[in-house]
Amino acid sequence: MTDVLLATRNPGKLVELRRMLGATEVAGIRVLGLADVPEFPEEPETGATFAENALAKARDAAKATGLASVADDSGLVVDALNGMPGVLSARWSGRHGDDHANLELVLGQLADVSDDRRGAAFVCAAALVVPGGEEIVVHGEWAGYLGRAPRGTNGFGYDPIFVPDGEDRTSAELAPEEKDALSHRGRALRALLPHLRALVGRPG
Ligand code: ITT
Repeated sequence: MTDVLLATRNPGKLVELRRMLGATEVAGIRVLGLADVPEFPEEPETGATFAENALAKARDAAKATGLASVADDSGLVVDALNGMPGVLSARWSGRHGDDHANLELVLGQLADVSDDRRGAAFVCAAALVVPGGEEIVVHGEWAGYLGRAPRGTNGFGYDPIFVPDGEDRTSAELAPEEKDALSHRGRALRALLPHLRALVGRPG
């Protein structure tokens, strides 16, 4: 078995990444979370791009644990906010990880923005860092628009206000497997799969 660490402290992301890797059944890989390895300090996310942050998180995890590590940096990119909250999505309201406050702040900021200018996208950069080996970053994007009130209880973060293109439901109203098939994270993870498969059977 080759161990791969999912280096995220966000429970919503961890559920999705585990679920998707479980569904693809990458033979020979055992998926670990941060709860399965000794604790290591969380570095502040200082990168200007999703890719920089994902790579930094995967590098930190690989260095601290010696394991092949996958990290995800993601967020909501809102047209009417010139691409914000972007890499600041997790702490848009000033409190890291306060999903409700973050979403309410974005809704308030867009209160006077008309329906035809409410475009947004979820973006995900996923990085794989192999200790002493390769560093890979892949991307996924999911386009849509923002509703006017939260709807749905699935998912996490901004899901209750994000309506994917071609849908009437928010991403919090989609079934988990529907979200995985379409989402930024799903697309990024599928792009990473060949690289994960290539790890199996390799020494170290
Ligand atoms: P880690 O860095 O430990 O992985 P984090 O929550 O700090 O956790 P990010 O900096 O990448 O991660 O922030 C991502 C934020 O973007 C997250 O807190 C959500 O608010 C939002 N987000 C990302 N993917 C999302 C999704 O699928 N659905 C809803 N919101 C999402």
